[in-house]
Amino acid sequence: MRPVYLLLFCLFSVAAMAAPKDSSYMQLHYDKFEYRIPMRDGAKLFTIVYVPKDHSKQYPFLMNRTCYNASGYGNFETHGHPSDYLVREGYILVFQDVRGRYMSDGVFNNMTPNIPGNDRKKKNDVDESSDTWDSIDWMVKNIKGNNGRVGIYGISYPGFYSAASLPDAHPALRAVSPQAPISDFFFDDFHHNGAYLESYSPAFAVFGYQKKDTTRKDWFNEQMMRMYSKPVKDAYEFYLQMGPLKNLTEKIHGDNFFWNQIIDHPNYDTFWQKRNILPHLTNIKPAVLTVGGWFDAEDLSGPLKIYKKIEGSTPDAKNTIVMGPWGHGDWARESGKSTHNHIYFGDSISSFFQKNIELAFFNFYLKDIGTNTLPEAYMFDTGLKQWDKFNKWPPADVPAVQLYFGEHGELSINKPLNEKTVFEYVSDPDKPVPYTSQTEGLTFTPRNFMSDDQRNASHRPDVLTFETEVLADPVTIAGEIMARLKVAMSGTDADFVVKLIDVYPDNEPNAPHNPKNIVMGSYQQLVRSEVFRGRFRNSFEKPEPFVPGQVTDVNVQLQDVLHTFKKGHRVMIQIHSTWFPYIDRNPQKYVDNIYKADSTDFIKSTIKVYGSSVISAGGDQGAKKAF
Ligand code: PG9
Repeated sequence: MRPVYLLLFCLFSVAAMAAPKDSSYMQLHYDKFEYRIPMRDGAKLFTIVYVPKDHSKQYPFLMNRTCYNASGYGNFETHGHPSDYLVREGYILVFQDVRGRYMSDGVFNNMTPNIPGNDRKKKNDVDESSDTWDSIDWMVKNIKGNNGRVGIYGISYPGFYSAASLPDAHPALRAVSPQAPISDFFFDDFHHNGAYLESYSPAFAVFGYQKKDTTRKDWFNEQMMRMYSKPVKDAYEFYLQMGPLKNLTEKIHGDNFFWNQIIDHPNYDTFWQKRNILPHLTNIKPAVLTVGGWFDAEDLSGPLKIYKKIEGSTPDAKNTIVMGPWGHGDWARESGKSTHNHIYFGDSISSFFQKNIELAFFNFYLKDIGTNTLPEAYMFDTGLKQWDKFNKWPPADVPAVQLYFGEHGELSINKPLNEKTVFEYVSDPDKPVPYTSQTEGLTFTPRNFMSDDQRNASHRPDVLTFETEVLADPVTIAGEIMARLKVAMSGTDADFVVKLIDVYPDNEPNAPHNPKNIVMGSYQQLVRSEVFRGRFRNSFEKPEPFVPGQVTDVNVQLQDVLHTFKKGHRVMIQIHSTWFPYIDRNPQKYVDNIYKADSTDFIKSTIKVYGSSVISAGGDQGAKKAF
């Protein structure tokens, strides 16, 4: 399959992630209707409704709002389908094109800024919350056979639309499940802590063009083929040859409205601050089941932040978080053997979630079936490979660990070492550290790297690698992680990539089924990683250059984990300053806007990391203060 088609396949595996295994069941048990529901400003949103043929009882609605085309190709193949458990349970299933997409009226606006307060109803101001309110109000009044209750769910961008139903929620809305939701767009998907994810560039075909008229046709193909028509087998080489980001503008993305918004807003200004749903998640009335994947490369901060925000803003809310051993949206797919990249976690974990957690949640709140026995936090330990339940997250009863860097690559747990030790490497933007151990072509978004082998990186001179002795006892890290780095540099800007890695024993057996011949002995499995663009160390709104040679604090928050490093394993930390092409290259010479930097701005820089740095891992590291 040509790489660009493979790219399209990846793209639509995003949106069709939960297409029903057998839509014949749908055709036998549901009637399909299409509506254009009027919003308060006159726009009409295209909405597909499947009503159970059995009219002997009333049913709640289960709604999915999407930018990925509510009406798929063919009668019953709609995108974003709920699990077959929910389809067979019997709900009125609703799929809606959000404003400005496919068959709906209006203009598409990425992460529609929320207009706070109920008074918008008078002023006719619209956003995703008001569109959801108007849609629900029309549905309960006009669609026969409903029991007056509504649930909303969605994965990824539809996860954001689910979360956006919560502010000023309609009284009929009883249960909301934001899954891998985007929350604060500057920190999810395209950016991580100010660094641009260059590997996401093909995704602009999806979000950077307006449709010409209402259409069921998928028009992304035209954009994608226009942008990336030639085969790309090695994205590392492709983007390295591409040079600075300004060449992406000149050669590929120049007419893309969202790309131009991104390059015109390199800092966390009001353009991005308005695209953050978190401040509006207050006074939450519906029950909320937030779902995420510990290896989700696209939206990992979203579910964690949404859960924590609701915990803080509405303490008595019925608010649950589920984090499983999944990549982006994997819980909607069941492959039998639950794996992420090369790592096997157990059998049928997605089905367990769909049946025992998701179905139970909606049945309880929308049909009064069963009892609400869900814990506050249903979390999968990715080291022990088992589910754990907590009455709060981050848990207070699992002690944090402090990790210190020592000479000769020593990593010490809870025992400070010589603060005066200095570690250094030369960061060269012309020879960046690859983000993956395999060669990868263009992707809609890279995903496998989140649990990938790090041996290719630990051998590099521009990667600092610290490793504990073989563990005599297991070490569990549960909660937030903060890397408090003390650094200096010869340049005036730098990125810092921090990785937490589980090193397997030398005699770890290979997987029984091992077509790629992956050697599991001494495997260095990535558990958590994050990048921080150093210019934003004091403020994401007001970046600052570094003073060459001056020891400076750079605090890098890594997203939460629940991972037990088993006896016989080792804990490893890696630190480096390029990670390509997952993220764009920092010129390492401060320029106002890296999206407009010239190739002459890129310089080598000697980076120093001091022994006074420490990584605090587990418990509450103050992350929720950040939003
Ligand atoms: N949140 C995912 C995404 C958004 C934008 C670009 C790339 C990925 C998603 O909706 O799949």
